[in-house]
Amino acid sequence: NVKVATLSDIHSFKEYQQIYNDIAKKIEEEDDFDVDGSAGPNLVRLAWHSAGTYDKNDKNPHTNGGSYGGTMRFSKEGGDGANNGLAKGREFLEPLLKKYTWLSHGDLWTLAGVAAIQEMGGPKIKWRPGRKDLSEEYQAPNGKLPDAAQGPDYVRKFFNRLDFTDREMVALIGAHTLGRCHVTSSGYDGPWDFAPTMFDNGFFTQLQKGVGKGEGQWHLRKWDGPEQYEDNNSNSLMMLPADMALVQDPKFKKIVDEFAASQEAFFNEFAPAFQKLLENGIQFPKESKEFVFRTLDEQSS
Ligand code: CCH
Repeated sequence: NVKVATLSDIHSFKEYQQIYNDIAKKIEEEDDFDVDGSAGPNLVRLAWHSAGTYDKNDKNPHTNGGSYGGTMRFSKEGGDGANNGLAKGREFLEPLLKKYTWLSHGDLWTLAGVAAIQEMGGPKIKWRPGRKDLSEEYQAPNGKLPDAAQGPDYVRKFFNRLDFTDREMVALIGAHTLGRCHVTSSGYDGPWDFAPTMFDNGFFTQLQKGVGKGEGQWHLRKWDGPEQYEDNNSNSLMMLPADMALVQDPKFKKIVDEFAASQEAFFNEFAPAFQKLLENGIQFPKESKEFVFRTLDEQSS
């Protein structure tokens, strides 16, 4: 198996915390990265798309994806339409590879996703190093990332391919509390909640209200772009059809209600699911340590 995390090449916790700090400070400093300021949401999406190509049913390491090989740096995977907009995040992180020449793309991108979530107020995410850059031949085929125009059956099947349960998939999509859709990247437009640089359970409190005519509910947006929902109150928030799937399916809806009622419940389930996402398809030796990074705030107090 080529996707075994290396122990020989890895560095101390202190060094990875230093990289975390460099990323966190760069996010703070470059506060004109996007409409909402922070590069954080883009970096979370970069981590997820580097890992989200994984296919648990495919035993061929050349095609079965995952975050290990950092293969989004190549043009086929990087050029997959689903990865539009992520070159910006990859470029943002490029200086770190110059500074830490031993660091792999896969470790950098996943660590950046973890750092972004924690710095934006999200839960602590355990992280393990040891990914290695793989060659072009290891790029996952295009089309392995999810289609936002689909409904509940598709979403369930898609995340089953990544080895996730209903609860895990709902928790993971809660990351849409961050950031926004960009017409220039996906064709969709707008943020999911009013605080797109704060990691909270806002996606679920908004989504929970469902489609309808009432206060805070959602209607189909009338525009030339792809089918998406718009909130009745402000007409400034959005939901994708694949987000709305989570209130259309009764099993998903029950979980959405739980996470809308309790941010703690959401955090408790999001953190291990995100770690699993970033580690899918990688074999970690028993001795490999899990790191839990301190936020910049925690280090300054
Ligand atoms: Fe997502 N996401 N995502 N998403 N996503 C988009 C943006 C973000 C889907 C579609 C889209 C996850 C699951 C799904 C983020 C994290 C996660 C966009 C807009 C689309 C479309 C891209 C653009 O235009 O820039 C679909 C479909 C699914 C599953 O069904 C999961 C899982 C995660 C992480 C755990 C984040 C963060 C963003 C905001 C990015 C930004 O630049 O603001």
